[in-house]
Amino acid sequence: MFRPTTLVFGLAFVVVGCGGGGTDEDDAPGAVADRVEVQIQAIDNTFRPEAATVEPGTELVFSNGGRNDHNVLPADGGDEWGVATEDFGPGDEYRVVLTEPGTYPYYCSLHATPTAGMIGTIEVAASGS
Ligand SMILES: [Cu+2]
Repeated sequence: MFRPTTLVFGLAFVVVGCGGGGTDEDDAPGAVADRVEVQIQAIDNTFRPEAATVEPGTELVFSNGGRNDHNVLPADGGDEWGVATEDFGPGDEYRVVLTEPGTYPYYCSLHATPTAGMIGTIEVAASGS
């Protein structure tokens, strides 16, 4: 005797995967970064890179790779961030996390005016995606 007592449900999952074609942009300078460190070097007498665009919350690492003292001061005269000369001699490092989107111009008061000379700009912007 043959009694089919088992119902078999056929389930067919069709998964359409489309993951090909990655576009690598490893060589993009300017460092758009998400929760990573972005290095800015103070070399006698420029900041490198002079302009950096970062995600909010990125840790910025200023390092004095030159042979002279430098400092990092907000060009708008504020004191919410930045590092004074005595804490930023050769080999010193200064870390800051900027969370508010905006434009943060800065300069070294030893080698620049707020708008010319040893200056730089940080753009804090959330990527729209
Ligand atoms: Cu300087």
